Amino acid sequence: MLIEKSQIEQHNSDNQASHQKRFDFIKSEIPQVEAVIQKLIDFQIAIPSWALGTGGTRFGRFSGGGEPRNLEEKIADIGLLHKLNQSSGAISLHIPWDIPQDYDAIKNLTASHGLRFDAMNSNTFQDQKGQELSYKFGSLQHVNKAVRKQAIEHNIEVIKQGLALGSDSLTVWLADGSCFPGQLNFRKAFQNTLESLQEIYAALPKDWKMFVEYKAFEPNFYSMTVGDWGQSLLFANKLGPQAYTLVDLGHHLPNANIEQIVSLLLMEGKLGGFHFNDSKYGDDDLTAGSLKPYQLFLIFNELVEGMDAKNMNHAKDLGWMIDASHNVKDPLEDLLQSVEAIMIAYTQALLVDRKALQQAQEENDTVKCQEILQNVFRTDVRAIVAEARLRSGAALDPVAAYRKLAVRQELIKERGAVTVATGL
Ligand SMILES: [Mn+2]
Repeated sequence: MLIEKSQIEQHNSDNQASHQKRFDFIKSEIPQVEAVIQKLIDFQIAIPSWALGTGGTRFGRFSGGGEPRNLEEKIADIGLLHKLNQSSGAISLHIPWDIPQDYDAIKNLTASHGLRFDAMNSNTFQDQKGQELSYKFGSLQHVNKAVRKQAIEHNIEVIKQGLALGSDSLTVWLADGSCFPGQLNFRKAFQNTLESLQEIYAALPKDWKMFVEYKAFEPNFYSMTVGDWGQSLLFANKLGPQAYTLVDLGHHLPNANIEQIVSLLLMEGKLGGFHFNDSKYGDDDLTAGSLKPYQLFLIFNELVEGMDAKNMNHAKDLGWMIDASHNVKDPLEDLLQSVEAIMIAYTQALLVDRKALQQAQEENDTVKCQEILQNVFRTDVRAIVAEARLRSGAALDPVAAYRKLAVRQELIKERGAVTVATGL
């Protein structure tokens, strides 16, 4: 299914009058609104290929209809999202779930939807059919050199595939760790992992980045070898200038101050990328901003402040991606909601009066500091985000347009009611 330009235009003209009223009001309140809109138009959030199907838990999975059955259909789904919001202009592939058969055809298809390839993701957290050696006790950390070598070669293969597609970064997330005290020698596990990462790093093209993603627990529950931002930063610093830490919002222990982590990583020039999701307990992978929108805003507040302090390009200098999984929602609607929440938080962060905040901080005026941040957070900026969409040819209300156009029903007609997307 393709969404026609005229369908988006019809939706927008139906909603224009009420939008205009709300936009005119916020515009009168915010003098710098034009500069903010341009930043929103430039800002793109990558969609991972594994988020397009219904997720599940270890107790079960309830697949929805019309899910993408192959890489081509996954690209088509992200094309639909991008058509609706013009903010999802990139796809992040997971190997080996999404190995292209014909690289040029896949590249052309992706370009025809206005998408580019974001970071490539390797997978050494499960054994693939026919795989010679098992990752049951880890991959890059493994006590057996042959297992490490197999995992290194997989990562290098992923880099090669990314090169063929025009990607420029590799995200390494490791399930490596231990489930019981005494199972691992922590230093040996770290050293083995470091040496393995060094071999992968050596195969990295000069204009590529390597992202080292950390996670506090799961699937290992006693130790994770890249368990927090300190461990990730150690690896990134030892690897070299092309290696960075990647922050996944769901990969922290409860109540971690993620905004502070982000701030310091930016200060060190070692924040590489972001995986957005939300959670109540652990790595719940819920819709971004669905539970803790204030935290999402505070994180963006530090991102904008820290990036501006280094004159970084908001749209290009960090990798932005959603990493979520949807058990009960239509995955495409869920992704539209995540992107919207991210854009709202970003907009609010752009509106923070930095000079006033800095002055209040210098004067230890705690009350004023809170007022400045919360005044922005309580400002309804949705009309600004919608105006940015309108100007880039997207829908004023993407979820409403998606439903009006009966996208899911069309996809079920095309692909069938019983489909299961590849992935977890
Ligand atoms: Mn992640």
